[in-house]
Amino acid sequence: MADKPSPDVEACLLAHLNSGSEVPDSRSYASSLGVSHKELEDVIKSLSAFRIVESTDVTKETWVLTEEARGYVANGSPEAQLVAAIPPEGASKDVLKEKLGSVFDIGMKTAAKNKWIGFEKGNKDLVLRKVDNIKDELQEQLKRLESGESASDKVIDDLKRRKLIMKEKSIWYALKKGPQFVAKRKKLATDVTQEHLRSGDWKEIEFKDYNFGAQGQPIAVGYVQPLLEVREAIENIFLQMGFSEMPTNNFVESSFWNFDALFQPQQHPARDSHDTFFLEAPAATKQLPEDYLEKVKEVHQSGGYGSKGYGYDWKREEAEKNLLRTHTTAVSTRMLYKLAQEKPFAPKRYYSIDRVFRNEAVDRTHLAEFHQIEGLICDYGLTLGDLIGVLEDFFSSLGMSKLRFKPAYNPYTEPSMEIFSYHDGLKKWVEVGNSGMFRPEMLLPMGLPEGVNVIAWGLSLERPTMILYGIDNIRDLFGPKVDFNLIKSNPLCRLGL
Ligand code: FB9
Repeated sequence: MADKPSPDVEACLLAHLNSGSEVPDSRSYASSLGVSHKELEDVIKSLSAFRIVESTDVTKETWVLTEEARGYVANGSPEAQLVAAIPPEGASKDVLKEKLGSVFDIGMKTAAKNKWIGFEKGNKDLVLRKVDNIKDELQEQLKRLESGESASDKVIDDLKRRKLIMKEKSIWYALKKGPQFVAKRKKLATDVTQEHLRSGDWKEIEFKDYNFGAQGQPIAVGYVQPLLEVREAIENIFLQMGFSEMPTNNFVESSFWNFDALFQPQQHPARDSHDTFFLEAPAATKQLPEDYLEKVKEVHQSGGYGSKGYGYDWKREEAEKNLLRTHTTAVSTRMLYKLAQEKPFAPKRYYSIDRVFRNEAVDRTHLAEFHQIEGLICDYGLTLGDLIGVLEDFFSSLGMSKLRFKPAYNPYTEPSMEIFSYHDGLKKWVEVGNSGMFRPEMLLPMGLPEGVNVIAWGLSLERPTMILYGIDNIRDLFGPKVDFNLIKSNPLCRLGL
């Protein structure tokens, strides 16, 4: 029998209301029309939006049976199923467990509690029936609830505790004429079509108002990862300050450029595998600049250029060890050495922003890798004052105007300073980086002219990005757990504004 066409719910409802009667319960009205409550709900929503109909929400919380409880209504309570499964001569627990499956345990417990079953002296395995017929109180309680009857609080609590019932909120509507009620809603035209023009009925038909408040279709566009957004902003600061980018496209570096060329002694703690990822294959680098290497060896072993060096036995094989660079300062070393080979010397401003790797304990703000931002200026007669001046410029462009400097130590810079900025939002001084003047033991073996100094500083990309985006766990910023909505909903970071 072809299912009968679903009635024009709107027309029926408007006619019904127009006849003066109201709709106290949208559920029964929907079933009277033979349509789903959902279908009626959509019509109600649309008519209420135009205040043609006034709908009042009616909510009711009812107890509904869980999956498990519906099983007991169908097959009896566990205790009832157990007793029904025990033959007059009794049955062993295994047999009963086999028969009853998951309800066995609870069945045993409750039937025993109800003294419906017992055991023979000395044979704890044979389960005996103690009653002929039983009243399955639980099944009846569940049936009564299922049919909407009420139950005592004790019963409700007991069933709740046994996770056999749960609260369900159902909502329906009481309907009556709205202030804009009409018996038949005029279909408002939404467009002047050829048909309207040809038939000329555009003169009298009513057009739907434009809804200038309507949200546009969300356009599916790509979003810039916050780290890359801040990277670009910081890159623009460097470019505006006349810096050019250093090539950082080599995560794998030799200990020579990462440590030795920086006058970092071979037994320095940062050079053991607790802090640094060394490579198994290729374990050692083949190409190091021989003559320069000799000078590095010399300055480590016995100094020179006014330095007494470290006075230890410098090993080439140690310097040849390959690793994942621990800082982009390794790239600065390569660039300064290259610069030193270019005669005559020309001052330079370089920056780098790229990944560095440290075998560190991972926590809320630290991963085994982060993006280091580094800036350096190489020129005659540069002083610590110049460094402080450049840091003021750089960080003020990042919106950090109040800076303080704390003496620090790096193997490759003397003097060195930790940089602190007062962060208005966090109402505290935040460590925003490290800096210093590269040691002559690093610069002169490269062949840089006497009197040429190099001021440099570094910070991370993750920290400013986390603070600017209000992200407190680095896993929310980097890696598989990044929440796209955070990226989509986050405004463009306005650095320094
Ligand atoms: O980024 C860091 N802090 C920071 C930076 C900006 C910022 O902006 C906010 C919007 C307001 C907030 C915070 N730091 C450096 C300081 C700390 O986070 C520090 O605990 C962690 N540091 C990393 C290294 O951790 C082992 C940040 C990383 C760092 C530290 C030093 C250098 C580079 C990165 C360097 C250097 C250097 C020194 C001399 C010469 C050349 C390079």
